[in-house]
Amino acid sequence: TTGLPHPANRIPVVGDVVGMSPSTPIQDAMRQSRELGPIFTRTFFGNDVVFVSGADLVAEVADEDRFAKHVAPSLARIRAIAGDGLFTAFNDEPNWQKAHDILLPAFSLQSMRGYHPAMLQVANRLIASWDSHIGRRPVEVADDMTRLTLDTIGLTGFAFDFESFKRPDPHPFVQALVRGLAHAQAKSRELPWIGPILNKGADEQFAKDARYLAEVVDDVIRRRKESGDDSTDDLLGLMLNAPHPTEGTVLDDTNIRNQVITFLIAGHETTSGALSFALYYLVKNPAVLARAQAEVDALWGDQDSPQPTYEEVGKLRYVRQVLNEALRMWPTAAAFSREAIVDTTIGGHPIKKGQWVVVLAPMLHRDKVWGDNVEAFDPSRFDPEREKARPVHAFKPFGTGERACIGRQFALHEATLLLGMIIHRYRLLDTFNYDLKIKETLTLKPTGFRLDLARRVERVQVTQGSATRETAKAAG
Ligand code: FDE
Repeated sequence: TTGLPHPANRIPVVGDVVGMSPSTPIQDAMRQSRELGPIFTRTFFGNDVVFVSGADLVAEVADEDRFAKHVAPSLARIRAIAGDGLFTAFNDEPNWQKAHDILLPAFSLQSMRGYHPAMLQVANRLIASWDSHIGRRPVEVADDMTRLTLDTIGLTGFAFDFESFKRPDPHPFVQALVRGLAHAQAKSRELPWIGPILNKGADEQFAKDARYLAEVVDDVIRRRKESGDDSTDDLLGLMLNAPHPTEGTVLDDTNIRNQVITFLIAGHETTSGALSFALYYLVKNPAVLARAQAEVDALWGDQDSPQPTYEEVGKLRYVRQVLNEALRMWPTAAAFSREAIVDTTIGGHPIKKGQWVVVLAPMLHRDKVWGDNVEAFDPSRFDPEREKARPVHAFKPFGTGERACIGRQFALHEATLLLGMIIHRYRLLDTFNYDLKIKETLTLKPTGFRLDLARRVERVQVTQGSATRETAKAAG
């Protein structure tokens, strides 16, 4: 890693801390990447980290013959909560392959069809809640998106109802989870020696939270077992009752607990952030919103409360492009790590077997392969022919290779469904002139994003397959 560009003003022993804030590691790295280029290194108390964001360089680290997923220290700390669950498992842990093989069918298209009714049920909860805000008070976008995604993964995955829309504050389980994740992350930036002493109280809280999470999940597992229900329709059913396709064994109870916690972690903040960013960009880009509304109006016209079918969600091509473009600007799981499995090079820089690098997706998504105007929100970048013209590894909001996101289709179906329903029903009123401010936890999300709502009264008129907007002002 010597010879790579690094920040100026390096402080002896401590390393690169000038201008960095513990609450914005990704945004700080983005700024450094803008200054230092597509590959650079940073050090903190002797620990060097290499960041990669050039499209050609990311294509190299995506080569599965030379690189594999790396469970970086920040991810490894989450093992205190999620153990050898899919997300945090080391490559050589047998439970990764085993659980991957058993759970893959749960994310097939056929399974999405099965989850659709529960996804729709939760979307209707959000709509009911938002209706009750009209003319009274604004909605807190990111909070409600998190309510939605949590209830959705809870219900579809484990038939567990968090009932988030009935609660003013997050479910205690979520509070413990969020606190636990924040603590694991803070640990990455803890000072050597003195840190553990200063943070003793927080460490104890973490241990308590981890125990509580395990208890709640073990209880869900026990009740499912006692119910005698041995179906394999949801994640929990598959985990308990589906034998491995070739080995014939099922997952052990500790691993099942780890997977449940993993899916709750992986399946809610990432998707809720993506939805929040998508709504933010729709509000700020009226022409994009109008085109997306034309798409939903073509399907549901003047229906008061359309209940989208599974097939209809698949038809919302442009809405899905909006989501993709939001994930380009702000991939909510913003960084993932890759380690060399052989002695190799990246862009000519030698990399030894075992060395690892962080892929900084938000800067990959601003590489020159995306054109000159990378800060413009433009879903037409995801028109099929334009997608084909781009290098395959230019877009990585779901990671890469065999350890890429297993929940991708799940998240996209859930998010497309909800986004379609929201823009069909509401005018989104940016009364507060929201300025994007991004909060970083394990994921990225807009913070303080409030909207006022009104019902849409005028729809886009559809004539012979071509949409014309009757009243532009109705788009809000
Ligand atoms: C995964 C994932 C990833 C990778 C990471 C690394 O490499 O380290 C990423 C990047 C992601 N993921 C992203 C995302 C975004 C969104 C929106 C999501 N994601 C969603 C979801 C949902 C669900 C349920 C999920 N998700 C899940 C998951 C899992 C389990 C995993 C692990 C896999 C393996 O096997 O490894 C992931 N995800 Fe995601």
